[in-house]
Amino acid sequence: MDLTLTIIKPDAVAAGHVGRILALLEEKGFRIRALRLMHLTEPQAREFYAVHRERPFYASLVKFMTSGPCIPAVLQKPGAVAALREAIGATDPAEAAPGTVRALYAESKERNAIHASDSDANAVREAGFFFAESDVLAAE
Ligand code: 3AN
Repeated sequence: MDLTLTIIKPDAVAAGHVGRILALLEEKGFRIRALRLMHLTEPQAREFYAVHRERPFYASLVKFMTSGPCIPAVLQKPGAVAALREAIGATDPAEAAPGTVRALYAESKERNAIHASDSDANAVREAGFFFAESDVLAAE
């Protein structure tokens, strides 16, 4: 599959890093197929991260993700899921490879600038969370 879902998180939006992050991803060959600016509600954040419900950082993560606007987007590139995981770097910015989004812009394991789907199945689920099928434009 050549689509994946990203979210530029509230820390990166508040810090004014949106343009630089999108530019970096475009330079790596990702094409934007859908994009929106939104402020997640608490129920939306809880549902999106439901898989982490039992983790000790869940409440804090929900609070962070609802702290300000974020930018979900559907990105396209061959092998999009793996390619985007590589481009964003490790969850902990201290371990993220040089040049990755998180090495450049993440503040901490929680405030780590960007989300990327971790499988094709989750990319489909997560894209559907933010976008209708008609919002995702086909490649020119
Ligand atoms: P990734 O975003 O790299 O796929 P996940 O899925 O393990 O990482 O975690 C989802 C989100 O939960 C992370 N992006 C981060 O914001 C937060 N998170 C993960 N691990 C921690 C942690 N140990 N402490 C605080 N927040 C965390």
